[in-house]
Amino acid sequence: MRADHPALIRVSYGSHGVAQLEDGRQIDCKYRRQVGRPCCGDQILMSLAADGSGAVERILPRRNQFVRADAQQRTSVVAANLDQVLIVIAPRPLPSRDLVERYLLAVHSLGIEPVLVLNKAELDGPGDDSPGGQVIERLDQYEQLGYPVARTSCKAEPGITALAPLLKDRISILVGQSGVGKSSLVRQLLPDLDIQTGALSRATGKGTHTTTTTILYDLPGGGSLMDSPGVWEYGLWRFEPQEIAHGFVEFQPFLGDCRFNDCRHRSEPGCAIKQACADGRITQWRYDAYLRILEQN
Ligand SMILES: Nc1nc2c(ncn2[C@@H]2O[C@H](COP(=O)(O)OP(=O)(O)OP(=O)(O)O)[C@@H](O)[C@H]2O)c(=O)[nH]1
Ligand SMILES: [Mg+2]
Ligand SMILES: [Zn+2]
Repeated sequence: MRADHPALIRVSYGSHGVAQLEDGRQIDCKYRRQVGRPCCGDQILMSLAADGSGAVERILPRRNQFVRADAQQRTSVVAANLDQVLIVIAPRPLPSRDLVERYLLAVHSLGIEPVLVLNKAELDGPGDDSPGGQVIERLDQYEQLGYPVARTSCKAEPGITALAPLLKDRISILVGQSGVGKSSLVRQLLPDLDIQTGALSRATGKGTHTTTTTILYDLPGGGSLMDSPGVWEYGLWRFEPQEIAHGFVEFQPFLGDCRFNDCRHRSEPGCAIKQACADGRITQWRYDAYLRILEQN
């Protein structure tokens, strides 16, 4: 029996998952304790038994992985080998304060590229200065910081045309609060979604209409897209203060210029970040978010 069939994990459950062989075949494969549990997006080597069932024999080294933490700071891997993380927000449900900053910090620290997606863009934001309303109002400012921003709607104009060019030939994952429309975006982007999920559910013997686990789909124009279950609050794990500052891209040009090497950019004298903020080169609201995350960390 050959144990070296390269395959890609499309969905991973507790003790088994669905892997796709290079010829496109989807194989339900079990995990072995000594090999460990692969996650969505993992490249593996598998063995194929005569009855067509598979087993994961090796998880190949990951290029990167997207993780989240629970309230106890325990991290879990959501997906591996990503080109970009699409952080989806919407006017309903409104993002909580600092949600976008927390995602951006995590994505930067993991060495992956973030993209911001405002879905349900046909709906108006609350138009007030609530924390969530402010996030919607500030999307242009994220764009000015250099983050790609796509405005989409699954129900009306502007549709999803902004998304396709960002996704082409890349491996992307949709993350964000429950109900912002991640699965709806997948449905819009994949004309053959039923075929793809059908193949997956045949392989697993389970229905797949609920987003309880991360699933990888092939995009018609090339590339792949993962849909992940929504979480109410995106949890961060513990960061070094320097790592937090590195999660704020506009801080970078100033970081070496503080008087103290270990400056946390709070109230230290000679702080280049505070100076840049006073000069208007760093916005007050981003600096305040930095301070809150530093404080909560
Ligand atoms: N008005 C409006 N509603 C939308 C849009 N996109 C999705 N919805 C609705 O938002 C609700 C949630 O959509 P889902 O796609 O299930 O959200 P999700 O992000 O996948 O949620 P989880 O799987 O729980 O994480 C559904 O009732 C959708 O019909 C949109 O662009 N505009
Ligand atoms: Mg979903
Ligand atoms: Zn400083």
